[in-house]
Amino acid sequence: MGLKAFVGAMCALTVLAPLDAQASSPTLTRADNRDGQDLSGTWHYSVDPYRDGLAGFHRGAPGAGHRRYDDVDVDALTRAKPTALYEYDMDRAPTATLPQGWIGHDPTLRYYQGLMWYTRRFDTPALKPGQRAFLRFEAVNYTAKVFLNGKSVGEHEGGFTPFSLEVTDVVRASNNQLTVGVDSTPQADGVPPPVTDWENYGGITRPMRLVITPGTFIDEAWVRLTKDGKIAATVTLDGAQAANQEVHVRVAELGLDVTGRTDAKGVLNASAAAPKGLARWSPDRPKLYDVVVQAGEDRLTDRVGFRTIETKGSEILLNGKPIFLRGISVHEEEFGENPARTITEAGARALLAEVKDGLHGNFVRLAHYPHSEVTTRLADEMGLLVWSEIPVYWLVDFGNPRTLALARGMLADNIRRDRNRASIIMWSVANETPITDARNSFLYQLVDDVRALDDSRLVTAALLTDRKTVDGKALMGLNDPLADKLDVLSANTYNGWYSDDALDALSGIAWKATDKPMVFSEFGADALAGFSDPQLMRKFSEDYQRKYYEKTLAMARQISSLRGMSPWILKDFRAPRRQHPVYQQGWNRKGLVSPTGRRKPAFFVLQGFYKEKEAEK
Ligand code: GCB
Repeated sequence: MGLKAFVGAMCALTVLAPLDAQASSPTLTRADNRDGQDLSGTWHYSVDPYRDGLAGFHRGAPGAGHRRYDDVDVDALTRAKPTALYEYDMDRAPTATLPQGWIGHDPTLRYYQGLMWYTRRFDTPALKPGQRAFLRFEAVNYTAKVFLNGKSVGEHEGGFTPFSLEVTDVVRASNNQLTVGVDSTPQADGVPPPVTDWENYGGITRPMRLVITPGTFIDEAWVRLTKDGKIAATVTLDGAQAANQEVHVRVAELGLDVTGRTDAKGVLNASAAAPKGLARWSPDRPKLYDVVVQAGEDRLTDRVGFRTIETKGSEILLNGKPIFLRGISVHEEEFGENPARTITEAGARALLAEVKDGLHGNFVRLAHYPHSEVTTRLADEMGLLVWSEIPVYWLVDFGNPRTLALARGMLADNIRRDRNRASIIMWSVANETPITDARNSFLYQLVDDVRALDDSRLVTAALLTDRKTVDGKALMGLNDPLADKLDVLSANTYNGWYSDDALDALSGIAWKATDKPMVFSEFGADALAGFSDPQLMRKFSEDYQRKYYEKTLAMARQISSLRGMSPWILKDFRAPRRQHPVYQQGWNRKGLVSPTGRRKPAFFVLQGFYKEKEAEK
């Protein structure tokens, strides 16, 4: 069932449904390591602003002349029947290389928010008896309707999480016709909401794959180091033989075999003492182990790091030792003048290398939605701690049960996708959401969901700050009831940018001490790369941004419970609400580097601070 239909069903059931049922099913984690074939590459596309492919002009069923997903060869049909009328021909429509946001196909599509059809054809070896086939999409922004060989095989809503649709009975050995209707229209009850501060890149933005599995397969294998020193495995099987099945989780390098039998639901929970020689994963030594999971005919591999993350008072402890998070926020947008949200491995590596090697960072906030799977795998490999979040941003429709079900589904899908990534230390449930009763109960539910799905990581949310004047001086603090439920208190703060505080006054701003670790999840100032204005020190100049960083860091140094930061942001990013014709031109310029990677002076201020912090260890 597609998530949309599923969410509809869930709304009626919200109270009684088991938590795990919120996630799309199956998960098919590490699909890149599974049998099957990559469906990235050349696809045809056809724009459909009036959605004629979905409904006739009097709103009935769509006519044959507009149904892009029909399993037909339009040219052959019209040759055979010259009076036939078709107003599309997918096999002859323009082509694009996917994955890619559609802005990359044609610049006139930049502000197109609507329905786009994509088609490709492919051959695949015939399924062997008992085998199953799934189409797995890593992300389609925002909704997807998927058709294989003319049949609807499912739908999905949500632009940043994967989904898999079973096509065992529909796929054929040759000339499969796969069509996806992608609609990027922001929705008032959607997640994220219609107003954000980033480009809404419509399209099939991440890889897609035909995955072939045995009849019963390993859907997810979550392997981790527990706080009490065990290697624990939770393995979920899918299929007729899922129950009472023997499962092995082997780490050959450690001589480890965690084994047991699945329960009636096809789930194994087992653990073993962590071997003495276990090297713990950390940014300094991002050691990964090859893990092989075996169950019946299926075998799944992953590379997994083992570490613990906890808080104690106002400390964050990585592997039992206090750590300061030397971070930066990053959007999923590649370097270049014309990004199209095409995150290749090289593209992700370039962004993360600028954090790790350029800034001397150890932490990255992957804002404001789950980033590509390749990015979190690279963070594991390169040694960067990660903050992962879902797009519950600004003003989603907090009172709406459909919106809550959608957010819960995204959260569960994101966690199940990435529970094996040692780099991820925090799940964030929201960004800058105004405090209301409806918002509070919405977010309390999400925090509870995280705790039920993953007890091995921390929970946070980027909160709005509260500013008071005490004895004539500014006093900042967090005054949000959600704080009680979180492990790490994260503050987005923009004194000196969105306030008219003089930069020289920033170090005089005090912060209320917290008894939990606090991080600055955001602070920042726009600067157009190359614009220098040392006399006037106007906003948008590199000089202003540099001084803003110097003074904000001076303020930060005085906060006794501050345990890290992820300033806003590594790179300038496309943002349609930023239209100053001289300085912005459709870009949010708070990057420490320009769109093409040119470092601004403020970059070196933060780098200097992080080198100092690194030396303090
Ligand atoms: C914020 C938001 C972020 C914006 C940023 C800005 O507080 O969380 O998404 O892009 O401020 O530049 O205003």
